[in-house]
Amino acid sequence: MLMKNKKVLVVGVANRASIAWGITEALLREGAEVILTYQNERLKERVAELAESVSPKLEIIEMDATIPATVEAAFASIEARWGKLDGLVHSIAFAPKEDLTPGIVKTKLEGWNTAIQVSAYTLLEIMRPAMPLFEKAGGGSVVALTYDTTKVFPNYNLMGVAKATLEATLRYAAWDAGRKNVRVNAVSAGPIKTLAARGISGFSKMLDEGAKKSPLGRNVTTEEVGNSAMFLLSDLASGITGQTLFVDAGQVIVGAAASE
Ligand code: NAD
Ligand code: 0WE
Repeated sequence: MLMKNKKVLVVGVANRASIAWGITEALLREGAEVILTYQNERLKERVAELAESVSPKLEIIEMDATIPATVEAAFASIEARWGKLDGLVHSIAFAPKEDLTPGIVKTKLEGWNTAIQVSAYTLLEIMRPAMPLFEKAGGGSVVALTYDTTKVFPNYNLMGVAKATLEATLRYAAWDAGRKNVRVNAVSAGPIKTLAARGISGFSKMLDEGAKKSPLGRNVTTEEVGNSAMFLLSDLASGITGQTLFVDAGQVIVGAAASE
């Protein structure tokens, strides 16, 4: 029961395959209370179904992190329900397809702004109203999801830049919030076939090659990413802030494609 008496807001569940759902399951297993937000009406039914599949069922709140009124309303209802907050999960990213696929040199400012806003700035947008609630809890822990920013991945393009921005942002946020006993970290997950990975050409091939290359000889699961995120949210990680923890079956340490 590592998360007993802890209240955690999880942002970014779209469906059962979502990394945020893997995190939610780990949190619930360890005794946390969880509220989920979903982006918009389009996702409401699927998220409601998931929220009702666990007992006691979870509260769900609509929140588009780029629409300030919805962020404000979401935190108002969290304050009313809990009056404090111990943990916050940021598991959202987006870059417009037309700016993602042609390559970084062709990226237009509007697409750049959207990708950086949704994938990095929203961490600050949701941390800001969380801070007074963390203070009521005597501290807090924030976890964001990232993807290996130490290398270039063909086709990841603008999203790679957005993730590098996210990681730098979380380090400065860790500095900013540290004296209030608020920790900010990221989990750098290996590739997983989620909604966000669907429709990316060559993703299955990438999964297969990554599995072969990684020390563990396989890909990671949302359960594994969920367990590591839960650890960072728990008091076991009380000395860790500003870090990016790789949960990638070891892929990042390998230079060349490993021989069979
Ligand atoms: P997913 O599609 O299940 O989750 C992405 C979520 O982002 C969705 O729930 C979507 O509604 C939400 N979102 C997008 N724009 C939003 C907005 N404006 N406001 C609120 N929510 C918004 O896919 P996932 O793979 O679980 O992605 C979660 C996180 O994990 C992302 O940050 C992604 O970059 C990261 N990640 C994914 C992988 C992978 O291979 N799947 C690997 C490493 C990191
Ligand atoms: O962060 C991601 C993907 C996030 C994502 C996905 C899409 C597809 C649909 C952001 N924006 C969009 N925009 C869309 O229009 N991942 C870590 C998964 C991912 O995406 C890749 C990867 C990996 C891994 C794209 C190319 C190469 C590798």
